[in-house]
Amino acid sequence: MTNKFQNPSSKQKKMQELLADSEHPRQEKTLVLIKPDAVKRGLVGEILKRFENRGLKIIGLKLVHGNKKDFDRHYPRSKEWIANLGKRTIETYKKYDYSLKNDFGSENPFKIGKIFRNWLIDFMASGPIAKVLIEGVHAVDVVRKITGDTQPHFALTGTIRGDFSVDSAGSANKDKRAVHNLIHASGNKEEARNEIMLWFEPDEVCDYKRAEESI
Ligand code: IDP
Ligand code: MG
Repeated sequence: MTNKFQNPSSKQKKMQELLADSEHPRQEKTLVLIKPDAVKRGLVGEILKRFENRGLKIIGLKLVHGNKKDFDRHYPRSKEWIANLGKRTIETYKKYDYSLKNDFGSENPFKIGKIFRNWLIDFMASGPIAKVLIEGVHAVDVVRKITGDTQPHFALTGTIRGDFSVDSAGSANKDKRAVHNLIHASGNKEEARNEIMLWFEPDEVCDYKRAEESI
């Protein structure tokens, strides 16, 4: 894949135009990746149902088996993002009095984040995922709410992660693997824009009205 922002092809320009309409909250778009753990557990339909029931519109949908390069592009490489990933786990370790030194050989958030990022890439490439493009009122925030906390054992009942998974950072780190939390959902509008550009081509996006939009 080329860098879609610096040298956009005509297809990519079309995608940028499509994303540029997101001025009205109703047209906000976000990306969901249904992770390999959810696909293998047959939860694709259940997860899609939750977004549809809430009134969000699915405008792109496909099952794909990504490779490690795809996910290396998907998860940011910036020092800040990686260190943040580490920081959150350090907080959990403090809460439960676990030893960072035992599990990671370091207490440095960047070093810890880098270790997870590799686990995460391996996990995401381990099986098929469903890529889902979702549109609707404040889609980014609403989808994150329906998704629930990153660590399923903290996620509230009623959220996807809270209803169908019980993994935790402590448990995953002891097993040297990513937290199995069923879905990825863009964290903010900028993340959503970058991720949609990475995963979708213009001819994979469907423009239509949900029935209630015509009433
Ligand atoms: P998010 O998916 O809720 O946005 P992020 O902080 O962006 O959470 O983390 C990306 C992914 O990294 C998570 O969904 C999870 O699969 C994995 N992850 C986060 N923290 C840990 C950890 O402490 N150990 C292993 N994997 C982790
Ligand atoms: Mg995230």
